[in-house]
Amino acid sequence: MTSKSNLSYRQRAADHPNPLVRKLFAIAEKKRTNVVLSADLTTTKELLAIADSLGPYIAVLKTHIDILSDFGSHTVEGLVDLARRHNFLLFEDRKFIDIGNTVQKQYKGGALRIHEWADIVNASILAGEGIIQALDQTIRDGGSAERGILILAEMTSKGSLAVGEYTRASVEIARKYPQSVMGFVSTRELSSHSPGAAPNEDFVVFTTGVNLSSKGDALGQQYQTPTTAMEGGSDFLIAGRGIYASEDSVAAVKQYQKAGWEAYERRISQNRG
Ligand code: S5P
Repeated sequence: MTSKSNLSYRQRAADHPNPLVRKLFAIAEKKRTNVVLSADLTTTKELLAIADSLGPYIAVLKTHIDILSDFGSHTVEGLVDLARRHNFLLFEDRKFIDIGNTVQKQYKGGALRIHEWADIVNASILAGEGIIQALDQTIRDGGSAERGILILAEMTSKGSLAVGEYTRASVEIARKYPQSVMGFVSTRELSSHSPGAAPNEDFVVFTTGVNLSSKGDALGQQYQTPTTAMEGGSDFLIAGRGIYASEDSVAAVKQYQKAGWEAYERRISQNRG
């Protein structure tokens, strides 16, 4: 078993070579939360309002910046300011999926200028290793900004083709880019199931499709609970509608925070013995 998931965030931070991962673990410990809010709102005003009210309870804010009807520099300024004020990271769920040359332009430039403000982005390896090579190059040329990639190794939607060999290839590619690939978006911990792990390998697992009260939606989404996700080796729980669509979103985020943190504490206490 090479997975470090039974260690505390603090222990993992102490040994981790990637500064952005160390920062993420430090935020989780300080705020006692492993919740990633998937803030799929469609106006800047709504996005910033939810980021402000729920910011104290989350480790990361995940955006789909291209669903905003009024994206502009005020969106970016607002997000960066709130991330600093409430101490959370910004994760743009862009799911890059193209040839390396195109992806570099999408990441660095365009209307959205994602590299400028998003600490974390994700990418699919459908097009092969070049996409990760391209993002890695942009990150390494990008100066002092700490930036990270999550490889989308599995998906939660019904009938997803990101399984088996595809998922294994995601892990293999991740292993080649330790400076910029932080881990995976996946339903469970992957590296201990993939032969060839280095002894110190420590990928961070972000798990989406997390909901306390629903099993899925009408369009193929499939949910698990914070507890089952943490038991499966997840490190950070991505929840969207379960939180922001709830009548009292502050009460909801606190519920997810508590469930996620208690499941994390149970996991690390098993390790102590
Ligand atoms: O496999 C996946 C990967 C992602 S990033 N399944 C997902 O649902 N997502 C994203 O997580 C999706 O794009 C959405 O932003 C969020 C789930 O939202 P929820 O409202 O269903 O919790």
